[in-house]
Parts: sequence; structure tokens; C-alpha cells
Amino acid sequence: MRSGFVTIVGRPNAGKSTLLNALVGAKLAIVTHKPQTTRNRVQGILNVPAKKGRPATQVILIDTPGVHRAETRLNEKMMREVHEALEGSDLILMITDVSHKSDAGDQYVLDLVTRANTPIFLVLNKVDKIEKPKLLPEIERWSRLYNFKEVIPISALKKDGLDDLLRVIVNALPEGPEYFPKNQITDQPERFLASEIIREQVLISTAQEVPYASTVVIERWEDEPKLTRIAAAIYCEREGQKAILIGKQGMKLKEIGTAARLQIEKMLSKKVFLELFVKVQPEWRNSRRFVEEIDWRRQLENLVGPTE
Ligand SMILES: Nc1nc2c(ncn2[C@@H]2O[C@H](COP(=O)(O)OP(=O)(O)OP(=O)(O)O)[C@@H](O)[C@H]2O)c(=O)[nH]1
Ligand SMILES: [Mg+2]
Repeated sequence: MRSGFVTIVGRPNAGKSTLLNALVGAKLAIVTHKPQTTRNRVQGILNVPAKKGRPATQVILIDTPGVHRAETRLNEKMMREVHEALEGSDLILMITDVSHKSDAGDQYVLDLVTRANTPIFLVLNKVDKIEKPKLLPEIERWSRLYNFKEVIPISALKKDGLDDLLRVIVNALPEGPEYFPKNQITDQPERFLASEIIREQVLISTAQEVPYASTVVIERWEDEPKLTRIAAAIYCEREGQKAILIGKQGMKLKEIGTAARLQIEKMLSKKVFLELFVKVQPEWRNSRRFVEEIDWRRQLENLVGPTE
């Protein structure tokens, strides 16, 4: 048996979460067109059956926040998540958006991943957005910057090139144990995926600073035989943002709640009663304590006690 931890690293918006979801075949991480959508690392587990002389392989993919310069405590925490994901990983997928003009940001990511002393594959994403003749010069340009173990063009959105990518990943992983039971596809409990689904709707349906100043905390989760009752708080930083999130006669909050509820119902295969509240926590993004408290791993510890 082979297994290993494969960390997906790249700039905000490169398509990391899209790739994780596409490879695992389930929506484990939220995706929006806004940069800095992902705030926590999330594992997606993929069991690849044995094939012609190659043993069965468990691939543990780790989606991470986009690499950026941190200006708030929240952003520092996001970058810590990237560093923690890189620690102990067997392989790094450095993913970049080929349709985007490359600049110092890419070099910054490259400097970060090359320091990890781990094999690196370069994944050139969004090839569906560029004309074919532009791809080869892009591959050559990157190959001059670093001696990547593999360079793989893909479209995570259109699911192009994923078989090739998975094949080279599996071949690169060492002998190892089955870290997770076969039926488990993520380390992130449903409770927290639900809060992410709500946050995704906030990101989609608000503009400017509101999406960045918002976070979602599940305050109550009650499983009944035919229904799950969920109460969640959307935190923002100012009264003005709260007014936007609630909207005229509560319409915005209702829109967010309905869209999120439908998705949570699909995930749980159960009816959901979702109550949303908007709360103001001034400057929470710069509060070390608040940022730690909303981390789902920390919340999980508070719910069930430390796991290790
Ligand atoms: N055309 C095209 N769009 C893509 C592709 N992959 C991702 N996208 C889009 O790019 C945007 C960002 O995708 P995400 O998966 O959220 O990117 P990310 O790297 O996880 O972003 P952060 O979490 O903010 O760091 C979304 O609008 C995706 O639909 C692709 O292969 N082709
Ligand atoms: Mg993401």
C-alpha cells in the first residue's frame, strides 16, 4: 500500500479548492471568484485502487488558503495554515493560473514551496482560458525558474488533465499505511462544512469589504430524526456591514439562508431548519483570540475534547 500527504499551494484564486473538489469528487471546499475564499486547510481523501503492478494508494490532498502578504491577524492565521499544511507533506502541488499574467506573487509562492524541501509538481491551471499555442512558452518559462519534478497543465473547472495529474501523484507517493478509513473523504466535520457553505453565500451575495469582514460560527446543531436544526451567527465588523447583510426587510439574509439551506440539505440528505443571526464584533480580524476561537479545529476540541 502507498499513501501520502499532498499539499495544494498557490496564490489566491488559482483554483486550489476547485482542484481538491474535482479530484475527490465532492464539494469539500467552497469556491468563489473572490480571492482569499479559503481560510483553513482542509483534507480531502482519495482512495485509488491497485492497478497493474501498482498497489492501492491513499492520497490525502490538502487545500490551503492562497499565499498572500498578511496584514491582519486573520491573514496571519491563514498563512500559518499554509505552513502547517506544508509540514510533513510528501508532495507539493504548486498551482498557478495560466490565464493570469505572472508576477512577483508567483515568485513569492515559489520561494515558499522550495524552502519546504519536498518534491514539487507545477500544476498549470485554467488552460481552458488560454489559446493552445500559449501553453508551451508558459511551460518553458516556468521550467527555467525551477526544476519541477513534473509540469502538468489542467483545467480543474472542466476536469481536463486530472487523470494524468492523479497518475503522477500516485507514482510519487511512498509506501505507507491507510491513514483514514475507506469511507472517509475529509477531516472536516459536516458542522463546519455547513458554516463554510453559509460563508460561501455571504461571499457570493455581498461586495467590497463585507465578504472579507465576515465569518460564520455554528452556534447550535441539533439532529432530530427527520430534521436538523442549525443556528448560525454571521459575524461582521461594523453596524453598516450588518445592515447590508440583513438587507431591506431582511431580504439579503433570507436569500443567503435559503441558498445555504438547500445545499446543507443536499449534503446531509435531510431537511434542515436554518436560523441565521448577524452579529457585530468590531475589528475581529485583528483579534488574535477571536481568530483562534473561530478555527474549526479549535471549536471541535471544545465540543468533544482534544483529539490527540
Ligand atoms: N476557467 C476556469 N476557471 C477556474 C478553473 N479552476 C478554478 N476556476 C475558477 O477560479 C475561481 C477561483 O477558484 P477557487 O478554487 O476558489 O480558487 P482558490 O485557489 O481555492 O482560491 P482561494 O481559496 O481564494 O485562495 C473560481 O471562480 C473558479 O470557478 C479552471 O480550470 N478554469
Ligand atoms: Mg480556495
